[in-house]
Amino acid sequence: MGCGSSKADGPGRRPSALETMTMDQVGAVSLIQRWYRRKQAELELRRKCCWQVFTDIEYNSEQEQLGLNNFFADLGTLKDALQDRKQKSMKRKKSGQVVDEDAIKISSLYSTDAGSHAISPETEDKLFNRPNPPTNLTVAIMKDLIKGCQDGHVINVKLAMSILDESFCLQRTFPNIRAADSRTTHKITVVGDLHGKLIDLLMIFEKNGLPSAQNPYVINGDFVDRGKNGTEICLILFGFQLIYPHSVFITRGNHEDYLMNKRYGFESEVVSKYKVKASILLRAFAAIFSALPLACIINNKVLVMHGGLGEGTDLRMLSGAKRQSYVSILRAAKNGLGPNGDAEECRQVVNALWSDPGRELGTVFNQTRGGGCIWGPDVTEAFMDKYKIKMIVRSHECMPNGFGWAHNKKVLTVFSASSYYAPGSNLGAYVRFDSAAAEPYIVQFDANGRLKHEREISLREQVGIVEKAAVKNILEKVFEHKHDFERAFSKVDPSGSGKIPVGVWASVMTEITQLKLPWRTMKAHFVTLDANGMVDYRTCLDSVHLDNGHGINIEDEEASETLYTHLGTLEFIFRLIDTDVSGSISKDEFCMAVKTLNRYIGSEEVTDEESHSMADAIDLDGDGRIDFNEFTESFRLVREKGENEGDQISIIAENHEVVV
Ligand SMILES: [Mn+2]
Repeated sequence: MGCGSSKADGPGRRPSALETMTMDQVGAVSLIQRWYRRKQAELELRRKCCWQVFTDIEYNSEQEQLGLNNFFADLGTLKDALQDRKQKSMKRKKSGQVVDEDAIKISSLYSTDAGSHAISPETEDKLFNRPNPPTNLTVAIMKDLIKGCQDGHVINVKLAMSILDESFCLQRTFPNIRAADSRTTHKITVVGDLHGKLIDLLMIFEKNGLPSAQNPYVINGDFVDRGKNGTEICLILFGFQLIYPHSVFITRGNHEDYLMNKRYGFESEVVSKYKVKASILLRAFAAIFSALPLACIINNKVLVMHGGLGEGTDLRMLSGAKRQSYVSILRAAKNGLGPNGDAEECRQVVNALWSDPGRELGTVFNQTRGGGCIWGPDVTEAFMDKYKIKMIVRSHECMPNGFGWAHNKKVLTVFSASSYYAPGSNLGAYVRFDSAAAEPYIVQFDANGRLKHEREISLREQVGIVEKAAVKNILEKVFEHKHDFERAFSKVDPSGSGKIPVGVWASVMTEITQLKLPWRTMKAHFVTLDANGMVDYRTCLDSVHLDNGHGINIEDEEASETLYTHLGTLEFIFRLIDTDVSGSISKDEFCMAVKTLNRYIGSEEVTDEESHSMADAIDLDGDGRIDFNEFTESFRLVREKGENEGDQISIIAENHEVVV
C-alpha cells in the first residue's frame, strides 16, 4: 500500500500523521485496516476459486480427447488410406493436367507415423541439394512481417511455404536435445506457452528485444492452438530461427501435434486464413512439429522441456528416440507402444511433453490430464544428481503469476500467455538467465495493458471479470448435462420439494460435472437459498440459456442439449473425416470413414452403394459434399445409458447405427 517514503528523522521534521492521531482515530484506522485485509483475503479466495474452475475445465476436455483414442487409431489408418488414394490419383493426373508443384513437394514430406523416417530418400535429396535457399530471410523482412501481422494481414502463402520448407530441413539437423551456450552472450531467455497469442510474443520482443546472435531465445512449446495467431507465431519464430539457427531454440509442446490441432483451434485457424491452400500448409506444419527437438540444455546446467520428468527419465534414451516418428504424441500417449513399437522410448517422450510436477513422492499417472505423469520432488532430486543439472524449466501449466516454483525451487514453470482464461485471469512471464546472476530473472507482464503494479488497485474489478468468465464456463457444463442434473436432483429430492441442503447440492454438482470445485463457496452464483439455508436447486437449471456459437439451428431442447454436449467431439470427428481439410466431406471421404468404422466395430460389411446412399441422404442441399451443418443435422448424437453397456455414444444416421 502507498504509505509514502519515510525520510530520516532530523531536527525540525514535521510529526507524522500517525503521531498526531487521537486514540479514537487510531482505533478507527486499525478497524479499517482489518476490514481491508479481510476483503483482500476474500478477493484472493474468489480468485483461487475461478482459477480452479478454468484449470479443471481445461484438463477435463483434454481427458475427453484422450478418451477417444481407439477411434483416433482407426481414423489414422483411414487418413493414410486416403492419402494413398490421393497420391495415386495425383499420379494419374500427371499424364496430362497441370499439377500443383507445391502440393506434391510438401505432401510428400509428410507420410504416416508408422515408419521410422517420415521422408523418402528421393524427397530428401530434392530438399537438401537445392542450389539456393529460396527464402533469404533478413531481419528487415522479419520486421516487415511482424508489422504486417500486427496490422492483421495474413502472411503470403508463398512466403509461408518457403519458411516452412526451409525450417523443416533445419529442424531435422538438430538433435533431440539441443545444447545452448550463453557464456558469450551473457544472457538467454526462455519463453513458455504462447497458445496463439501473438500480442504476448510481441510484448516479450518489445521488452526483451528481437532474437539475435546476442539475444538468444528458447521457445518452450505450445505456441499454437486456442489463440487466433498460431500461424503468425510459428512463421515469425521459424523465420528468426532460419536467420539465427544457433540462437533460437524451439522445443516441442504437447500441442505441436496435428491431432490436438484438430480439436483446439489451430487447424481451423489455418483453414480460415488459407482456404484451399490450407491442407498443404497443415501438412507442412504437422511435419515440422514432429521434427522439433524435445528439449534443450542451457550451459549444461538448466534443462528446458515442455512437460518434464517421469519415473527414470533417461536423457540418453530421450536423445536416441526417433522423434520424427511421433507425428502425434497424443496417440502415442494412449497406445503406450508408440510408433516405433518401443514402450520405454514412448514413455520417455510422452513424459517430456505431458508431465506436471507434484508434491507427492514418486510418480503417478496424470489422471487429471489423462496423459504423462505427476512426478515428485524425490524424482527431481535423483535426476539432478545423476545428470548434474541445477534446474528444470518447464511450461505446460497456466500460472496466476506467469511462473511458479516447485520442488524446493529446482523446478520452474514459465507460462507466457497472459490473460489466458479470461481478461485479467493471469499474468504472462518469461525468464532470463544472465550468466552473472545466479538466480533466474523473471519478468511478468500482461499484454492487455494491465501491468503488475496496477493489479492491486483493480483487483476487485479484475476478480469480477474473471469470475464472470468462470461462471459462464460452468453454466455451459451445466447446460451440457441438464437432463443428468434433473435426474440426479429428483433422486435426492424424492418428494419434489425443490429444496435440498447445500452439501447435497454440492455433491450432485461434483458428480455430474466431474469438476471438483469449491461449490459451497461459489453457490451464490448458481442458486438461491431460502430462509433456512436450503438450496432451491431449480434456480441453477432455469438460468441456463446458451448460444452454441456454431450457427446451428437447434429446435427442440433435448436434442440441442445432446448435440451441445458432443459438439466438440463431433467437430473433431468431422475434421478427421475431412482429410483434405477442404471444410466439407466428399463422398469418397465419407465412404472411407464408414468402412473404417465398420471394420473397427466388427459389424458386417457396408457396400459402397450403401455408403453412397447414406452420403446422399446427409447431403441435404445435394451439392455433392457434406458440410458441418449437414453433418450435425443428420447425425443425432444419443447418449445411451444402458445399464450394462455403461456410457456409449452412438451415431445414428438414417437406419444405420454406428457405435463409437
Ligand atoms: Mn502444454
